[in-house]
Amino acid sequence: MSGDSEEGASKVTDETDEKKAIRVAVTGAAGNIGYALLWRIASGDCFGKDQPVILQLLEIPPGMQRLDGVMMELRDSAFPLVHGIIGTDDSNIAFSDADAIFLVGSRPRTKDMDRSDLVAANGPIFVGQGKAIDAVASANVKVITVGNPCNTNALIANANAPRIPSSQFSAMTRLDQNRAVGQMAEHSGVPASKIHDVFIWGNHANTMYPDPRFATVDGRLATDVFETDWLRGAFLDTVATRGKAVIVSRGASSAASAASAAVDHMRDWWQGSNGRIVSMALPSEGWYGVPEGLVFSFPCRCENGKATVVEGLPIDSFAQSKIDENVAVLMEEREAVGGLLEIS
Ligand code: NAX
Repeated sequence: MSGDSEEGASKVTDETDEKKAIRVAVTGAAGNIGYALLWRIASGDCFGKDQPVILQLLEIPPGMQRLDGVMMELRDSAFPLVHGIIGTDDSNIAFSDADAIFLVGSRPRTKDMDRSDLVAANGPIFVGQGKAIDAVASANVKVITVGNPCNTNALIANANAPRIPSSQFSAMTRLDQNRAVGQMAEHSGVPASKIHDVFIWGNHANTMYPDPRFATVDGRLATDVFETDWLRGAFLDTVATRGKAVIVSRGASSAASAASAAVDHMRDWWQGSNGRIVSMALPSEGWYGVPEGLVFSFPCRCENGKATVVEGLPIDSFAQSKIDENVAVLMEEREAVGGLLEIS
């Protein structure tokens, strides 16, 4: 199949009896995360059970045949909320009038690559996609970056889209938050639904800090429920290295849990976090001393479509050292991609 948007596209209707369909773009749509993510979006888990969607799916040319198969299966699922499906290898088509964008597609890290190779390989993708978002997406678009290194990729896309406010760009650390909740649930025997307000500082990388100090477990402070040694030791290490552990065990990187976290991130941003603290990596406005512009995971609350960083939380010396460590890594990444941040 060629990259022509008309091929494989189903009939698109904007009108419904109730809400107007929103346009949701997903890149890397034929990949592993895409395969789990699209079904959750299509079923209404992300934007609401009464919110129709038009799916605008982007792949690179070698992925177009796989995308065709994914689109066949989406149609075969007959989701009532799906009012159209477009498949394309042109980001200007995929992002056209998009209200929400999931930037998932990027080159996966291979054995011979270190983090700086990954940054160099994937950075240029986000220059082109940032420019396309700037050119054709809705002015109110919400962008979540999942493709790694996601913080720096979001930084690049944001820099290349000056028309769109920085506050509408984000990167995903929700999987890390969910992993932290999962560990606390397993360790305490309390269901995940009763664990609140554990969140991630920093980079989606093994330097991240899952902060337990404000978390509650069935109404009790996590710091009273768990030993400090566990919170700063096995808990932190397990969360920070979970991605690798899944690869070793499954032979493939986290996909269903990553898709689920992307849905959680966008759902809370879109529909509100009901007063709960959630982790979102956002372009810093200087919060907690993090240099302006760095895409850094902060504690946030979402309401009326807006994510607000929770300011004024006390920072102890351990938390400060973790924040500093993440700032240093992200500054290095920013320097490495400096040439991609200047709009030509
Ligand atoms: P896959 O390799 O299964 O799928 C990626 C898809 O993206 C492929 O179909 C590929 O053809 C497509 N693609 C590549 N370049 C593209 C471009 N320029 N435009 C559009 N599509 C493009 O990877 P998958 O398992 O789906 O993971 C996708 C990304 O998520 C990877 O970068 C991965 O590292 C990252 N992850 C991020 C996580 C997070 O918490 N932020 C966790 C999970 C995951 O590791």
